[in-house]
Order: sequence, then structure tokens, then C-alpha cells
Amino acid sequence: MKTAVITGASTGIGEACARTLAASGWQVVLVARRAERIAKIADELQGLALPLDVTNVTKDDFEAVEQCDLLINCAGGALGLDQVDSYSAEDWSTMFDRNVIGTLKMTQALLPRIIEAQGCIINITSTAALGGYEGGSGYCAAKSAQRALTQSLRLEMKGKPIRITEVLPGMVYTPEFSLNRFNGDEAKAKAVYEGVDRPLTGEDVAEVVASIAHLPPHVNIDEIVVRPVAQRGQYALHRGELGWHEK
Ligand code: 8X3
Repeated sequence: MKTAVITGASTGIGEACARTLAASGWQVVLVARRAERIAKIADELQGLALPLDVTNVTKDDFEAVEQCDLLINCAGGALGLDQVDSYSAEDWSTMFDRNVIGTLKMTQALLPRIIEAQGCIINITSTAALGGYEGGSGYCAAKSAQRALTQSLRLEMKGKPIRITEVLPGMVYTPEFSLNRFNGDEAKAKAVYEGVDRPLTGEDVAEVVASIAHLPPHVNIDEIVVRPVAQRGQYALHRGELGWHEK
């Protein structure tokens, strides 16, 4: 049985990845700060819960994990949607810690074991890594840095049997992501998805992640951008029905 370690597994895309992989026979190790929440999910999936802060992990934290075939770095998220002239530097630092330093520390903790297992690292960045947008400075910068880390790592792994993939999701309906971004303001969080006909779900992204994980060990997907049909680009979001019908 193959083992996947998934960060940010208490909610959203991370939780969906854990559920999708467990359903296709993987042993899943759920990493997140919220101990109770991941314990409950791990219990359901017959997996292992490791309540950890990714910004502070070392290889010793994974002694209970016998083998690591897949690491999914999904912990992260956005804080705020402010203009550069007034953005909280503290929020910027937190975003860097969670998205970038977390990915760095998790990679450092598990890399030798993933190489040994001829495994795969999948970093969940964002379409925010592809360029700045208004109010997105801190998040776009953090996701760009996580993207750069992924690209450097792929090159550094030249000559080693390991796959390194970046998944860049666009608009995903993960209510907690927006609630965090807007500091718990439900109206603002809801407005993000207002009128959008079928934004992606965490499960949609998890399907993509699982399909990458299931490829043969010599097949490397470098990067993949995943958007809902309603979103043709960062500034090309259609709000309104798309006329889907049952097939
Ligand atoms: C989330 C996508 O457009 O809010 O990673 O930056 S966006």
C-alpha cells in the first residue's frame, strides 16, 4: 500500500485529497494544526493524523510514517485583499510562512524518503502564482515564491527518481479559504462566488491530484493550471448561468 502525506488536510483541497486518495487505496497521513479535526477525518479514512504546524516541522515529526510515496503540500491560504500601500506586513509574513516556509520545511523533512520510494511531490500553488492582481500582492507573492521553490526543486532533482509537480488551481469553492482571507466576514467571503456557475470544488482538484499521483513513476507533469469553465482568466470570470444541461 502506498502512503501519502497531505498538509492542510483539515479542510478544503487538502481534506478532499485525503478522501480521494484513501478511496483509491492509499494510506493517508493527515497533517494540520487542528488536531481534533484531522483525528476525526483520519479515523474515518483509517489513516494517521499528525497535528503539526508545517512552518516548524522536522524529519523527527514523521517517525511514525513508515514510507512516503507522495507528499502533497496544500497548507497555505490568503490573508487580506488590501492594496500594497496599506497591506499589513504581518499578514504578508504569515502568508509566506504558511505557503512557502511550510512547503520548504515539509520538503526538507521528507525528501530523502520520497526519493527512496521513487515517489512524487505535488505542490498546490494557485493561479495567483502566475501574476499579480489588485489586492493580491501578498498572496500572489507568496504563491509565486512557492512556485519558484517547486521549479528549483524539480531542477535540483535531476538524476533522481522522483516526480515534482505544481498544481495551480483557479477559483475553487472552499468557503474557509475566503473566510480566512476576509477575516471571518461571511458576506465578503460569499460575494467572491456570487453568481459563478460551478466554481471548482476541492474534490475537482483532488481528482486532478490523484490522476497525477497514479501516473507511472517516470511520467512527470511539471505544472497544470486548473480553472472552472466559468473562469477563463483572472479577469475573465463569468457571473451568470452557463446553460449546463444533463447529458
Ligand atoms: C485562489 C485563487 O484567484 O483567489 O488560490 O487567487 S485566487
